[in-house]
Formats: sequence, structure tokens, C-alpha cells
Amino acid sequence: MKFIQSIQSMKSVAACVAACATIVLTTPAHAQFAKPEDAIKYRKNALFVMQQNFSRVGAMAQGKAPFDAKVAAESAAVAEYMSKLPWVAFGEGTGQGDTKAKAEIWTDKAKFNSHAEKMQTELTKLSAAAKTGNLDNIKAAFGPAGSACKACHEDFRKD
Ligand code: ASC
Repeated sequence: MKFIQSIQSMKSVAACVAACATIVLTTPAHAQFAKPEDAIKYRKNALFVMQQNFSRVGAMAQGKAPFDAKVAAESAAVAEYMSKLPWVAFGEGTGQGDTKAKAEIWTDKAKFNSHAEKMQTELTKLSAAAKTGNLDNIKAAFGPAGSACKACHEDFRKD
């Protein structure tokens, strides 16, 4: 009897795991946020933390701040990580409100996604460069990363 009960409870655990996985996989990304304002705040804050860390590395790359290899590597790693976070918060219905996001984000998604991917790729390269501890490597990777930020802003951010 105990054996049968435990088989049955294992089955319901398995069913629940399957159902929960289905919900997670099929729920639109914007549904992770209680309201559109939260999505807007989330992506802006993620981009802000990314930008602060990116600029710290940039100041060193441009000779505006003394080079500190440890700070550069840590900052670039944080910028790389943060670069992955904003995108889930650009769901449908989050184009209005306290945001500079252009409507084209939602009408030209392929282009927006390609900018987003390019930026993540360049920040991954910047982080790898910063891990070498060599300022010349950082200088070489910083320019393309900044250009990736700029390119997306030109197409998709109101200013
Ligand atoms: C920054 C920042 C951006 C990019 C861009 C690079 O630090 O806030 O938007 O770099 O200016 O061209």
C-alpha cells in the first residue's frame, strides 16, 4: 500500500514538474512583470548598471582614469552579465510610458535583436580582454563595444 502511494505521489510530482515547465516555456516574456512600468524600470536599471561598469572600463581605455587591472576585469565582467538582462523586459505593450524606446523595437524585431546580440558579443569580448590584464587588449575591445551601444541607440532610442 505504502509502495503504491509513493508511486502515485511520484507521478503527481512528475506531472507537476511537467506542467510547470510547460508554463515557464510558453509564458510570454513580458508576463514575468506585474505591469509594463516594472518592465521599463527593469530594463532601464539593467542598462544603467551595465553602462556604469562599461564607462569605468572606458575611462581606463581612454586614459581618463588610472588603469587598475582588477577593477577593469570586474567591471567588464559585470557589464557583460548585465548585457544579458534587459531584453526580456522589451515585451509587447511596454513601449509607452517613461521610456525612450522607439516603436520600431516591436515592428523591426529582427534588427533590434541583432543589435542586442551584437552588443552582448562585444561585451563578452571586452570582458575576455579585461581578464588578460593588458590595457592594449582592453583598448582594442572597447571601441567596437561602444559602437554596438551607439548603433542600437541610433536606430531604436528616442533622444
Ligand atoms: C556609454 C553610454 C553609451 C555608450 C555609447 C558609446 O558609456 O552610456 O550609450 O557608451 O555612448 O558610443
